[in-house]
Amino acid sequence: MDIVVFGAGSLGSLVGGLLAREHAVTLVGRDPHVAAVRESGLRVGGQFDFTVRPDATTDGTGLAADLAVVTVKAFDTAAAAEALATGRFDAAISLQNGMGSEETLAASLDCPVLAGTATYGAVRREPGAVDCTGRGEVVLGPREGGTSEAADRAGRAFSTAGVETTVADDMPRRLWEKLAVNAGINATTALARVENGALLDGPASEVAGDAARETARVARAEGVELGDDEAVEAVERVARATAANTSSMQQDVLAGRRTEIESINGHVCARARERGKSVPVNRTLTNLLRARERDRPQD
Ligand code: KPL
Repeated sequence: MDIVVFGAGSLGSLVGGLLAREHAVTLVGRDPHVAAVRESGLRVGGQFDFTVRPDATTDGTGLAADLAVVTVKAFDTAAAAEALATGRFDAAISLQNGMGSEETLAASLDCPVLAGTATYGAVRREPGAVDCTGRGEVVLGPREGGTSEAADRAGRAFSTAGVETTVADDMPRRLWEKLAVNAGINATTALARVENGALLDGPASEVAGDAARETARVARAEGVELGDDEAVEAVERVARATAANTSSMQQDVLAGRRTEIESINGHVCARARERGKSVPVNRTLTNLLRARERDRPQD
């Protein structure tokens, strides 16, 4: 299969590297990473040890493939959609943190847009190299729920490349569960400066559990059946599977980059406000990250 992976950050590079073992992959990203991949290939380390040679480009316009896998940060989705709309794809899938990116892509693209979640831990340590710090899984399916041929095809493409994959018919619920996981893990680890495994016990685990419980409450107000215990168990499961991982938000804070706080805890707060629910832990986490970002140099 021809696959474009749009976004060559930590997760995009890992997913692109895994898919490139079986498929013809084009990785869309930025220099110096793209230049290094072109020069010496993409090294995938940590829990894997192999090098692949995907095509790599900094120009995401005019591409054509069977599948576009979108892995950019949530706030870069509109720009990605605009670039992808100049190309041709049979299907696209969002493998991004936060919620709402599928709708942004679907508004621009002339192909089925699938929803997906990924709980692999990944860190891009240097240009041309990415480490897998935790083997999670990819779950994908039609974004409204149900089944589709496009989802089955994408699922087979991921599975044959050795990516642990489930094709699901309940993506709306899965997206809320993943939001609860990210709402619990990302901001908490970024502020406490701890790895994901530190959320399995101790003071930070209480904050993560409360943020996840609040997210489940908002999900239920939106008609999605996600129990408090299920949300907390999902946080624990992912924290265990990615115990050695530095969450993507902590990586962003450490590198002085913009974070995805608005599309994770900020999104929970916005939806809670609409439903008249109070989510004090998510609000505190959001405000603390916003306070940090106010002093960050602009991109
Ligand atoms: O999605 C993640 C992230 O860091 O953004 C998890 C799964 C929590 C892995 O760290």
